[in-house]
Amino acid sequence: MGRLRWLTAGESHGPALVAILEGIPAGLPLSPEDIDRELARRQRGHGRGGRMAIEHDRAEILAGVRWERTTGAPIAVRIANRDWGNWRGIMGPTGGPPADYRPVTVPRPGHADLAGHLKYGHRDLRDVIERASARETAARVALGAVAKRLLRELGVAIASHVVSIHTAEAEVDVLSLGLSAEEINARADRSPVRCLDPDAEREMVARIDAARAAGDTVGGIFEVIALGVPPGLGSYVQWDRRLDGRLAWALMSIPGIKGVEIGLGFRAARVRGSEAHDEIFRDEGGGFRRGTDRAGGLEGGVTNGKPVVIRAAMKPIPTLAKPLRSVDLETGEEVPAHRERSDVCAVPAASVVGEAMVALVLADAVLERFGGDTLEALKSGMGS
Ligand code: EPS
Repeated sequence: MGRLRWLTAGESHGPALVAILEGIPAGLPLSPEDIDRELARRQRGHGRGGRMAIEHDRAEILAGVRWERTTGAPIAVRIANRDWGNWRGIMGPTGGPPADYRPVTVPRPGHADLAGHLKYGHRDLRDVIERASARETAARVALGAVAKRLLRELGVAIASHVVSIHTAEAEVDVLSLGLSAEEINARADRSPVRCLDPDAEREMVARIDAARAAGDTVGGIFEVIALGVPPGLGSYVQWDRRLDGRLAWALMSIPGIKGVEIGLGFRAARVRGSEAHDEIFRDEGGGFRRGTDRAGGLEGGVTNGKPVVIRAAMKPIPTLAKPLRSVDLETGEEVPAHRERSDVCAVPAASVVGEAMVALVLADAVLERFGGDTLEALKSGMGS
């Protein structure tokens, strides 16, 4: 939309994930550790499967950075798949199927399997699974880390935490704790489910364990909070400039996300106007003060200077140890769906991906509003 362009590529069990981000100003300090820290956060969380024990995600910066400073050129990043070593004969770009190879022919309800068959004609669903896999989100987190690094220079910080898993729900209004984004993340990262309410945390872990024991999976809701966001990002003048829409799109694009809400969100539909909006007061400096943040920092698709608060609901992962019914594409028979190693719950990981997506959208909106080919120019454009 604005100034940033980015793409990812890579299969889950191919050699690597790669990502390119263009539009980051020159002069931004950036080291591989800035990215690796975020990649490690995405790998944690109770409920993850065996894959995360194999991977140790690290970013190899291939372009756009020299001596730990961005040059303004496209930034390219590569994240190796360690598991590739076990999949070489199956996922290589050359050669053909090994003699003992068995294609995947039974789609999992809820996964992209059947969609990939109907759309691209794949008869071996491996060709769908590999790209539809949420492994791709590692590449997004790498690019999000760059966006976060830029935002940090501008005083904008992004945090996340898990609100619910299955029916276990946190009873904590995180914003009211008055914590910095770093403090929210530090607390969340110490929790096995990235939850700030210890009672709910215990219940969430129990729900995940119970689902695993039953051969089932669970989803949940996470919240992303952006602090220090300047007013005036986005616009109401055209549909695709509304920042709430752009944020919702970005979060909805994370695999497994079925719902997004901003501020009061769906709850706003159940209260009266007098309980849904944030009154406007004069502050001592002659500016405006808002007592509450029911709007989640966005009015008219434009940031209003309050924290941006956005929640996303993730469905349970569709790969079930006790599978649902499906149909074999080859035989036409009704059989149990395909099974393979997977996660029981990936909501904590998805919350870190959510931070990355929000960071990319906000960095784009900041560049759109304040411009700047160099970090210095951007900062002076913002008056900071
Ligand atoms: C993921 C890697 C995958 C899954 C998960 C996310 O690894 P593998 O398929 O080798 O076990 O653990 O992906 C899914 C659950 C999914 O449905 O796509 C990762 O790196 O996050």
